[in-house]
Amino acid sequence: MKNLLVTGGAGFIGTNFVRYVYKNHSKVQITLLDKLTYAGNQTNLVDLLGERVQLISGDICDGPLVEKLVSQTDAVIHFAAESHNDNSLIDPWPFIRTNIVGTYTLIQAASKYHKRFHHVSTDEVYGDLPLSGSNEKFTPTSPYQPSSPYSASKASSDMLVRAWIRSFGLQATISNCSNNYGPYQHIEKFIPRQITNILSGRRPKLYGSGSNIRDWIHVNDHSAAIWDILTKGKIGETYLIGANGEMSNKAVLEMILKLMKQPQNAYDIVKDRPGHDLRYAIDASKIRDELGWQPLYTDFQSGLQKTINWYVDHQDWWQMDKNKIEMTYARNNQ
Ligand code: NAD
Ligand code: TDX
Repeated sequence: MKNLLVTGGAGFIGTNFVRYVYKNHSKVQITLLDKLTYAGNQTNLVDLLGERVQLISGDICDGPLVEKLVSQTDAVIHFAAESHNDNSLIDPWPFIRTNIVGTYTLIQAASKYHKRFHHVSTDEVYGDLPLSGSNEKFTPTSPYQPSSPYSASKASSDMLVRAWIRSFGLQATISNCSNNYGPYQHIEKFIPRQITNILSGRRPKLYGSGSNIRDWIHVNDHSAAIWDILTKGKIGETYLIGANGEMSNKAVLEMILKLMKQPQNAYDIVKDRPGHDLRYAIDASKIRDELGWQPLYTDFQSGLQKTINWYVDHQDWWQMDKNKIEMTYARNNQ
């Protein structure tokens, strides 16, 4: 594959994926299609822009633009989405539009021009697992039970891709990944919010009891998994991506506090998220066994320290958004 169209390439995972491909696959040319919403940052890839990497500012719901770009590429890797659960509880419409209508627009074009398509999705489509009394994990055959407008919109987009594979022969794969962490993650999300709260003299904020469990994976391991699916995956298949990184939110926050030399109790408990999913856990044996993928960034504390260092070293990247984001949270008592 020589030409890739990466949607949402100016967001957190898209940026890291483009950097991963740029570094490891020197013959690949990349076109990014990104609307540059509040979550997209065109400075993320400014050092790569040139002959091999091109940024198009545009909307995945723009049919003619999408058709033109899809017709010119070898494969589409679709990251673009509205991605924050809390926002989806305040205003679901952008989630319906971008995540559902945007995915529809892309797969129509990919079907028409017979292009390889990879759909990036989330483990949240499977709902949640109990906090205790079960070692169950999500598998590719787990039932879809999304809880929030965000996860319902992602579930809808997965279903559209599955239907287009079956009915129109779309050459697609799907991946459902657990919670990512690493550089360039928007400061609305849990880990960067707490790091930048401490760096800006605010107290970290934990929703409810903090006992909810997330299954953390370093974003570079996610990028490598997507590359493996794109190049070795079987058309029509769904792959779950996770790195056995289960931790409670409270435990993650306490690790951040320790690494940033703060007292262990220096945080506020705030209003819980409505419908807050209890536990996510991924069984990644299919991608490990069939494609030989395995995570490399398995030392969470070391990955977290490097992530903290990145936010310390890139204050210009996040400072200007911080007040606005915290004002929105404060309006919601979070
Ligand atoms: P993000 O919010 O950081 O980035 C999303 C990007 O999409 C931004 O650059 C934004 O400008 C762009 N975008 C939004 N609407 C658009 C539109 N209509 N047209 C074109 N571009 C648009 O999100 P992320 O965390 O990088 O997530 C990327 C993908 O990975 C999403 O599909 C998400 O569902 C999925 N995912 C995320 C995680 C996670 O932990 N963050 C885990 C599993 C799956
Ligand atoms: O300030 C906070 N305090 C807190 O306790 C925030 C922002 C979050 N939380 C909790 C809620 C979750 O249990 O931390 C956990 C992680 O929250 P988010 O970072 O908002 O992630 P989550 O809702 O788990 O969803 C993420 O992983 C799956 C991504 O945002 C999704 O895009 C992805 O699909």
